[in-house]
Amino acid sequence: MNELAGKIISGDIRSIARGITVIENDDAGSALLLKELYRHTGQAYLIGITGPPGGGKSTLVDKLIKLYRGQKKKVGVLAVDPSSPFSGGAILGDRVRMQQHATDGGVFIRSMGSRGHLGGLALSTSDAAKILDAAGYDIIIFETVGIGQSEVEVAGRVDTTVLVTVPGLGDDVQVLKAGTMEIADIFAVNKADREGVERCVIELGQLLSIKEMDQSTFLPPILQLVAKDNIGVAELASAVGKHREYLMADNRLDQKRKARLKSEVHNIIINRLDKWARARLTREMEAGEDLEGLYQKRTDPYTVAERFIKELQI
Ligand SMILES: Nc1nc2c(ncn2[C@@H]2O[C@H](COP(=O)(O)OP(=O)(O)O)[C@@H](O)[C@H]2O)c(=O)[nH]1
Ligand SMILES: [Mg+2]
Repeated sequence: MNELAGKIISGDIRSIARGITVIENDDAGSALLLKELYRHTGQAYLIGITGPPGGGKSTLVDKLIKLYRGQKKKVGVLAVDPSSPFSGGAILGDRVRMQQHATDGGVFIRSMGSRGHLGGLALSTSDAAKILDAAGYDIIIFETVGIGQSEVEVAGRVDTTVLVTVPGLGDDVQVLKAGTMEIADIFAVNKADREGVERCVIELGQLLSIKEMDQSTFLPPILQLVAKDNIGVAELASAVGKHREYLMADNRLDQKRKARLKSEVHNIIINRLDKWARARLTREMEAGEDLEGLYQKRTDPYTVAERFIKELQI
């Protein structure tokens, strides 16, 4: 076995950090590492915390870390910011906030930014989670900023998704329009110490009531929290536990994870094709020949694309 993989499995923190760097930089070693680690994964439970910036996600994660550490669980946190091309940059504040856990070997916190390839963020986050999983972390939390496509993608990579909203933000409905309604297993209305919390809860309830459900559907609870004062956090953890139990029944978790694996394979294919296409276009089209031919109407974009694709023999 690859030395790094061996050290990751033994739980060595420095090696875990190095492994995630390998993945983020998309080094050739990345696939090799994941191939070795994959069969050691599957024990961790993955929780996604998503919602608008400033909603209190990091504050909540910080409290959840404490709670799970109290249960002797090892906790890994991946703070995902699609708007940041550099890992760590935009969410440095989060690191500072969670720094008190820095000396606890049972906690691993890492910020991850976009890698610039199609589906790259979802892929690198999933891979980073696999590293933590193989290293023996029991709970892995993805904190994702915002409500865009990347978050929906990342949310698809976890077992339980918690949507954090805050009263009076004015964009509640917008949040739900973005498809987040479908992915949320639990609604956490944070900053319940502020005005408008009841209205927010009622609105969410109304939106939920129009969601198509049958007897076997998990009814997402709407919880009120004051994360900064650790109010409602235990209830949230308990709701996550209930959702986990729901998934464990009738093989739902197996099914969910199988669907996830399929989407991961899809993602790897797309990611590599995207990379290939970029490299191929740079090589061919910057020579000018094709571009000039296209521009002068000697050929057309479809013909050029199809000629490239043929090289792939698909
Ligand atoms: N009033 C109030 N403020 C909170 C609460 N939870 C977090 N905050 C504050 O909201 C701000 C943003 O929190 P943060 O956790 O960084 O949000 P994130 O961007 O979603 O990760 C910080 O100043 C927190 O102290 C809460 O329950 N009530
Ligand atoms: Mg944050």
